[in-house]
Parts: sequence; C-alpha cells; structure tokens
Amino acid sequence: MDLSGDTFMDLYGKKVLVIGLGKSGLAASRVLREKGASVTACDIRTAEELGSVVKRMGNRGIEVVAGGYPPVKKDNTDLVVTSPGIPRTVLPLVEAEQQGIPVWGELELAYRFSPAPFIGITGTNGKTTTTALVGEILKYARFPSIVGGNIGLPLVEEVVRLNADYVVVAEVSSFQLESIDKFRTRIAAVLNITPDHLDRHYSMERYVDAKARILENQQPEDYVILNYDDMLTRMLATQAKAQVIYFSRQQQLNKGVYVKNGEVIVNLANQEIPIIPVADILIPGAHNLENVLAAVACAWVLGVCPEYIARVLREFPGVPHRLEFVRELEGVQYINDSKGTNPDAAIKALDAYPNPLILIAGGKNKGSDFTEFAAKIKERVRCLILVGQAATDIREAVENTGFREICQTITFKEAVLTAHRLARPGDVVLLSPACASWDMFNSYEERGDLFKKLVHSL
Ligand code: UMA
Repeated sequence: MDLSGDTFMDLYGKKVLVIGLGKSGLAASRVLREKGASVTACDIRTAEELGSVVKRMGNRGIEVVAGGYPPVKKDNTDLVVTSPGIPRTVLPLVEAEQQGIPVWGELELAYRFSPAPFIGITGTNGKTTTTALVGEILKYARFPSIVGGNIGLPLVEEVVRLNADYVVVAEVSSFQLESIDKFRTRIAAVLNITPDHLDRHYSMERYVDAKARILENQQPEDYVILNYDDMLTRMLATQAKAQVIYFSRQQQLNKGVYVKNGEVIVNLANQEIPIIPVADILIPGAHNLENVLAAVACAWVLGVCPEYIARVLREFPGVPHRLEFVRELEGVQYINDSKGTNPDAAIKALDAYPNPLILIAGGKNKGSDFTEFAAKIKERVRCLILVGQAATDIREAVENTGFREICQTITFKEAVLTAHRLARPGDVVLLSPACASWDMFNSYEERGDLFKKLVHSL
C-alpha cells in the first residue's frame, strides 16, 4: 500500500498549555518548546512532588505551574495539549472547550508532527502484545518502523526524527482517542471491546465510542482490521470508511485472516495462503492467537512475505507483565500478568493454564463488574489471595459463587508470601489482578517488577 505521510504543522510562537507532567506531558512540552512554542506546563502534583522536573523544564524555558492548573483564556492560550490520564472533566479542558480553544492529546500532536504514517492498534486487551508483535515482524522484514504510544513510549518525541519512509506502529488507548482531532491511521486494528475504564468513560456506550474514534479519519484507501468473533468489534464495520479486513479464531471466513485445519490462513483475494501452523506459534493461549491473527493481517497489508511473518511468530516470546514466566520453584510456576488490569484480561489469563491456580488479584477498581471473573475463579482457582482497594468488591462477588478459599492481605509482599506458602508442586501462582495498579503503585510495570523481585527472593 502507498503510505505517504500527509501532515505537518507549525506551532512557532503559539501559546500552548500542557496538562500533566508524566511521560506524555514531559515529551510534549519538550517538543513544543523545540518547535518554538511558548509552553506552560501544569500538574496537580505540588512542586515538591514534581521534584527535579520543575528545574529541568525551567532550564528549557518552559514555565511550570505545580499543584493545580492556571486559568485558560483565549488571550493566553492558543492550544491545550493534554495527557491520556487526564479526564475531559478537569477544569482547564472544560474552559478550553467552552471558549473554542483546541484540545489535543499527545497522540494528536505526534500525528501532526509526523512525516510518517500511523498504524494504530487498539482494543481492551492484547494491544500491547499485538503492537509489539507487528513491530517485531516489521523489524525482521527490515521495514523502517518504530513502536510506541500507550505501550509506554510517547510518540511525539520519536516521530520528529523520522522521515516519510517510516511507519509508526502505535498502541492506542481509549484515553488517547478521546483527544484526537485529525489523527488518521492508515491501518487500524481493533482487537476486542469488553468493559474497562468505566470510571473514566461512565458507560460502555461511551467507551465503545471512544474506541471507534480510531476509524474516524480513515479514508477509503486505508484498512481497518476487526475481530469477527467479538460482536462489538465486528459491528464497527458499519462505521468504517476504510476497507474492512476481518480476522477470526473461531470461523473460516470467506475473506479475511482465520484458522483452518490448525493453520493460520490469509485469504484476501480468493486464494488461501497458509502462514504458519497454530502449534508453531510460541505465545500461548486462545487470546494470543487472536492477537497473532490481527498482527498477520497488518503485516500482510504492508506487504511482508509469509516466511518472515512465520519466522517471527515462531520466536516472539510475548511482552513483559503479560503472562510472563518468572520462575519455577519447588515445582511451582510463578507467572506475572500484572497487565491483566481488567476482569476480561484476567479471565483470559485463568484460561491459559491447565494447572491448579493460586491467584493474586485486586488493586484499583475502575468501575468493573466482577461477576464473570468470580465465576471463572470458582471454576479454575484453588486459592484466591486478594489485596488492594478492590479486595472487598472481588471478595463479595466470589463469595456469592460459594467459593471460600480466600485470603486477604494488607501488603503486596504479604500476598506473594502467602501464595508461596499455599502453593503445592504442580500449581501455578498467577498474579493477574483484574484491576489497575494505581491504589498501591504508579503503574502496572511497577507492580509486576515488585512481584518478580519478591518471587526471585523466595
Ligand atoms: N495528572 C493531573 N491531573 C489529573 C490526573 C493526572 O495533573 O487529573 C497528572 C499526574 O499528576 C501525572 C500526570 O498527569 O503527573 C500523569 O499523566 P498520565 O496519567 O497521562 O501518564 P503518562 O505518564 O503521561 O502515561 C500515559 C499513559 N497513562 C495513562 O493512560 C493513564 C500510559 O499508559 C502511556 O504508556 C504513556 O502515556 C505513553 O503514551 C499507561 C496506562 O495505564 C500504560 N494506560 C491505560 C491502559 O493501558 O489501560 C489506558
């Protein structure tokens, strides 16, 4: 496909307010300053909490407002750039909207500065794995590409060093999609949509609407890759202006990417092209097979040959914090699935192992309903260890199923030590919290890293 880039933008001399001084806000502020904008950056954290950030930003000529937000007025702000974690209800975003001042997320800014076209991968679960996998396939095929976005790397600082021969493989979250304007993906993939982040989006309908925005600026020459087996995702085809490619793990489609006789098949032009036997794919689990099918569709559209795709699928080990094998000790396997941050992701993790499970779950509840998760726990888990803010909510749902093998701990360390004490040879100790980490940690990475450290110290 022709991937020539189609944007560029001049913000020289413009007054820009950046909200949030996490990874995204810092990267956006630096790039905006380099592009000659007059930048004010703000954060609800106090100057003391922000620490050296204030000085470092100051040295670059960026004004920092700590402990709150400055008032937004037309005469002092041409553009507001926001971070993914900032809800659209915070005062400066409301003020900007009321006065018709544009509000862009860091992703929109990256898109505007990028000479290279975007591939966007979204979905409730699997987007990090799929993004990383597409990136690996393109790397192996020597296709100039970078990987970033919600996966942990703000793209705005990366795209400015690219040229139009590159392709940007972006993991895209619903938070980021809330603040796009012209962001266009030449290839979009939507893996699945199940309830998540309902505390931020308020309803499932609004969450789906946010995800659907990845299709918003696509054109007929673009592609959208959709999961045929997931009804909400399949239905997005009705909103698509781009060419739809379905993938399916469960059905042999007339056209699309699917599994037939144990092999991954691409059939986009009335010809079935075998890519790889499913048994040869290294990453485990039915959900990962869906990620693979989406990645194969992406790579195929970009023109990567089947041999290269198959080679990477045989060797790709998955991403950290997603069903990550940590250690085997006294016949017990320890698995870090800290990225299982919603019930659906954790359910998939529980299905990935045939062994008796000791499950560590809990964290910050994002407005999730734990009923289905509880039913899966009753079916699959031998002992459940709960920790964090959501422990009581999960406990209630699990007790309603009649399951009683539950321990509740105050600290995360205690949870891991309890799991170790209860585990018998042949068991799997699985951290798959079904919740965000933000009650006790800054990120799921921090939670997963602590889990690995504690497991290695056993
Ligand atoms: N802040 C405010 N006001 C608020 C809330 C936060 O000022 O009302 C400030 C905080 O004090 C902090 C900053 O905003 O200083 C944090 O901004 P942020 O939460 O957007 O965090 P970043 O470090 O910029 O990381 C973000 C994404 N975080 C979220 O979406 C919550 C990262 O995704 C992403 O990797 C990174 O940008 C680079 O693109 C993480 C995530 O959890 C992994 N994503 C969710 C998910 O995957 O489920 C969507």
